[in-house]
Amino acid sequence: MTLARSDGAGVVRYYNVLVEGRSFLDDVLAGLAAPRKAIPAKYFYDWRGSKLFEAICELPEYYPTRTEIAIMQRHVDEIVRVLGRDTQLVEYGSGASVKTRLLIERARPSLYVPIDISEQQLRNASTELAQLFPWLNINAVVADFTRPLKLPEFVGVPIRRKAVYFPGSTIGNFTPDEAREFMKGVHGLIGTGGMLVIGVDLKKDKSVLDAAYDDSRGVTAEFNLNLLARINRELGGDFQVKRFRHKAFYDPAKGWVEMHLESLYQQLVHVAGRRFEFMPGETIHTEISCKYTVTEFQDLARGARFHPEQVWTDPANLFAVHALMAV
Ligand code: AVJ
Repeated sequence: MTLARSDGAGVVRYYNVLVEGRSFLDDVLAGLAAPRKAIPAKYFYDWRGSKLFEAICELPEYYPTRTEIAIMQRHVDEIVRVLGRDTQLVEYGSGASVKTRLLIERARPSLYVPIDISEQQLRNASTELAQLFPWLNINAVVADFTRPLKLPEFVGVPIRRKAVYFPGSTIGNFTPDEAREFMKGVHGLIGTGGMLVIGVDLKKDKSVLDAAYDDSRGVTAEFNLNLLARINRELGGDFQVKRFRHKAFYDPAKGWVEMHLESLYQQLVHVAGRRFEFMPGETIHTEISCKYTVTEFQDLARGARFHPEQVWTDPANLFAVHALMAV
């Protein structure tokens, strides 16, 4: 645990609970050796990938971010009411976003616990929040929340109950089965009576979803292809990025968007001294983004022993914010 004080601001405590298990290298080698090549979506977010994702959030076709912000702004009082006072507010991913600030400002949590896989992102976001909210207690945790997680014991703050805020429809990166398991983990973390406020993208027309994940300016394509550039930079790979193309589509039967990197040619690629062959049209599966109707997600939540308390959507029914209580 380390302490850092940013001038005139609150104290931020940093904890690192990253388990040095499977690394980027392990996951890439295993993913490229598989009969159906795939790499986990969490590896999109190096510095450049995080910047590209921020650019995606501003795209006209990418409705989720602005829609979720509008829902939060419109209903923040009700959301704060279900969260209650003196909560320990845990947030998965992000940190300094508009949504987080709004919630902290209104809910005034006794303790704010941002969790992020990127220590750099976490430090930047926490420093900014400590300056914005000098009264705020921040215990920032570097962790991979796609794996089972146990938080350090935090002392010295009155906590009536724990709440988790998980915005951005990041839950969509899990399959429904994985999402249920993840939510069981959240249940264990917050305990009975704890609250989960979670942003979930809604099912909608294929044309809208296809455009959101394959925008006209090619920013999402760049975001997806950056994964290959990252492998080249960090793992000494020799991907010729121009020999791959971004492919993204909504599969209504599966209820999710799939993103792939498609090989345009037959080609050989090397990573860390290992050789991988690609056939023309062969893809690396890089992401799924699951979409749920309100009732589908409530049913999933019940399977993880969460009771649906309230749900807020936008007038066009693009996005949902659920408040769920651990029972
Ligand atoms: C950050 C996982 C919510 O699935 O919409 C955006 C990531 N991928 N465009 C999403 C993403 C392509 C995003 N999440």
